[in-house]
Amino acid sequence: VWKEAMRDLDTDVSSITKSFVNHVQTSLARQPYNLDNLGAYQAAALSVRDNLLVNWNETSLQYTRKAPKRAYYLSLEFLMGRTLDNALLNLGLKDKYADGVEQLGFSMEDILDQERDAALGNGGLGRLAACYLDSSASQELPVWGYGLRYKYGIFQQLISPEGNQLEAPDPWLDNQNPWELPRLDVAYQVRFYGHADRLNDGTPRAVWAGGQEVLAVAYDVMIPGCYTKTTNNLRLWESKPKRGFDLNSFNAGNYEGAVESSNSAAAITSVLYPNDHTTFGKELRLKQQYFWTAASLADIIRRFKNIGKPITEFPDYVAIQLNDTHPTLAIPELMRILIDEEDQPWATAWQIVTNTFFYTNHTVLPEALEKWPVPLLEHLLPRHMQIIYDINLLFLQSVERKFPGDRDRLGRMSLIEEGFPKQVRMAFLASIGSRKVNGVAELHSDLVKTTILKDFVEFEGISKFGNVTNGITPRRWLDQCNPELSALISRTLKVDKAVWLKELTRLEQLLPFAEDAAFRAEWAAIKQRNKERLAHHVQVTLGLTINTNAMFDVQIKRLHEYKRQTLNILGVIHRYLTLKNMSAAEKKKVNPRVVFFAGKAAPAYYIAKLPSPPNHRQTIRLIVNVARVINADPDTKDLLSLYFLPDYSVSLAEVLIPASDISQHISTAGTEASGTSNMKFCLNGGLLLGTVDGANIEIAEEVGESNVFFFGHLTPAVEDLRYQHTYHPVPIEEKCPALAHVLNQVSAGLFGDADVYEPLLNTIRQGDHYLLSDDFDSYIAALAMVDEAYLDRTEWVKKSIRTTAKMGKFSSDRAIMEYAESYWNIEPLSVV
Ligand code: 26M
Repeated sequence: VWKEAMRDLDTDVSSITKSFVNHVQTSLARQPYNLDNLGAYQAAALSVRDNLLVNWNETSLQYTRKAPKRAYYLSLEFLMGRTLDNALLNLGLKDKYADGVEQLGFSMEDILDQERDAALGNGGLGRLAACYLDSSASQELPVWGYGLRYKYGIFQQLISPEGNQLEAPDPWLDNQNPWELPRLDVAYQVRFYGHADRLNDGTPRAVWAGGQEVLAVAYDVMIPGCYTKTTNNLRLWESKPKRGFDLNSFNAGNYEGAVESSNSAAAITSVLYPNDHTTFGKELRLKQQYFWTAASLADIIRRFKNIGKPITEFPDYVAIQLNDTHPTLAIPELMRILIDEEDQPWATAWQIVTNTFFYTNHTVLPEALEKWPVPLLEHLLPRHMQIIYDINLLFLQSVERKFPGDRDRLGRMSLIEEGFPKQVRMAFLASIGSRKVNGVAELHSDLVKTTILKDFVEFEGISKFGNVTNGITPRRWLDQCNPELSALISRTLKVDKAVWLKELTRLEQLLPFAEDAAFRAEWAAIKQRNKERLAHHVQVTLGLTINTNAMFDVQIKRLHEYKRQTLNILGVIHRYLTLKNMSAAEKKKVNPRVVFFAGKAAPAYYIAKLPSPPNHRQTIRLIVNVARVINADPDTKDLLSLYFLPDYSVSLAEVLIPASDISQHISTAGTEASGTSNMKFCLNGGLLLGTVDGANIEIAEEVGESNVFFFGHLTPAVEDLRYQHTYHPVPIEEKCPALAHVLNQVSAGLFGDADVYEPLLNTIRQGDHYLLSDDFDSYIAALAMVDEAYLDRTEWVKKSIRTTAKMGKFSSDRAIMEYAESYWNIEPLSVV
């Protein structure tokens, strides 16, 4: 009877419409006659979810039956974006659903547009995690993600009329989320505070008791692979008060006190911290980290125990990837479980731990390296602090054996940084607790090995330290966001997209078509339609009319000093001033340009008495006010216009990226670990203007230096230049007159608010840590080369085709297979 009644995949239009209508009537309890687009989206999503569930259940069953070694990707961020379109494409059901909903009187596009982004991440690190989940499922790898189910994702950005960023909460769960499966039966208790007492019975055991206990409840999100039955799981934890919490308070008549404790439990997963690349030291953030790692490990261990193997075989069945240092507490937590609960000797426990974990570093910026104050850790996690001290003692003893008498080295390598207060260096703990450590692009991995972890390479040997260059999923970042280009590629390669989307180096076969005029015309026409699609989007959402006969020049990413959005806006001002000085005849030779910016800045934090530091929020204000002036200037507005698009998101990126002719990736050399949007633009045939940094370098290696526009100083020069800024400063008028002129125009009030920008401009005039004054002239020269190249449109389109053709390396399928083979030692498992 069960077999007979089991649900199967919907594969024909009539069963799709049937399931859609069924959800309208039952799950949504609505009448077909007054169903709006939101209702239609929900019905479609629920129907697609039913299909995903068939595969998801089958996948889980196979994993349980075959008990392969599995990998777990621990990330505090999963920047998933929308799901419906992606799920339909991966299932291969998009056309049939489109047909079905149209028969019911809806448009697929309108329905897709109803979905809110799942924006549980800040930027690159979170989106990378999402791409890796897509690739794991698509490559049939047994990989699960673990994260937090934040009630509020990354804040919504509003821009005030003066150009200030305002932040509003992102209540993404306000409409029911059809993509999550609440698993109220999967729950673990997580302890905070209390006291830890060593047993001193000849074992390393201790007992941790007292304090506060909170419940972690699982919510599962299905992750469908592309054209495969494999459908993996992303498990997100929600915090809840433990049932029967603080009964004493109730009995004592302290109702409010008891409710407060329930609030503090719920607060743990309430909001994603929005400050990337800066550590903040907030207790609640540390609570998030422990809550999530403890629940995830408990879940992983329970699943391992079901296999029935001795705990010493744990690393033969489990690999855990630490996405940055945020989950580093998993290392002392697994030690605690093995020692205090599994009664293992220290050495055995350490052996298990160091064969289980893998650590990926995502930045070498000093201010981004996580450190936690010892007193805070002692208070919140007393047993973990003991374990960290023990790890450190044994570690430093072994360093001392290898480098006897080298006190400096011991100080440099200690997990504990001396100071007031002492702090735990999380990147060091993650490194020594892991089997392998990697950076995210060749240059970055080299920098990790020669700077922040140099001593560790000398001590542990180079083979522990590697590189896995980041990747992006071509499903979302080509097939989904650029369907016309995807179709052209399939037609041209004469192969179904099911093949090349999973074997992206096949794009190389496009190379000869760069010489085919008819193909180039189609290629260029698609870019043009994507520009019009973006212009339409901006028209509808912001009421602005954009010149689609211009070159589209795009910089979209989190605002940060090292990413140098200021360099870009100062370059725009330079162009504006140059245009203002041109004769009509000269202007005739200029190709119009539209410059787009989008990105969020970390919210300002106010500390009493400390002035709010000059930062990227002022850059947004400058961009908005420059736009106001130049877009209204009749002398120039046909040749140069500028837009700051508010509330950058994955969905907005999906419209912007396919429309770009040129995109900017202009970080100070050595600061952008990899970058991943650079890959997305190039995959969609946009050319790259950038510094010799991060994955830009490897992109240029693939597509050829003649197809990218590089400028600026190289990484080895940066240290010296900074030294000179500090000890032999040269006035900016002397060093870079062009830049000085631009800065002076801003100071003089050409864009209003003169005094507002002074702190921002002064970071360039004095100190100039990110070397704008060193790179400005070569930046302007590179922009001129871009103009020049764009004049020869035939050659430009050839460059565009060649760029896409050579981007195969940057599929996240390649990256995830490197992790699977060289790090985790896991294999694909077909679900049939
Ligand atoms: C820290 C403390 C409190 C709150 C948040 C943070 C935090 C959040 C995100 C710190 C760093 C975060 O991310 C760093 C990051 O996104 N790095 C980027 O990783 C990408 C994927 O590897 C790379 O492509 C980018 O170059 C790198 O900047």
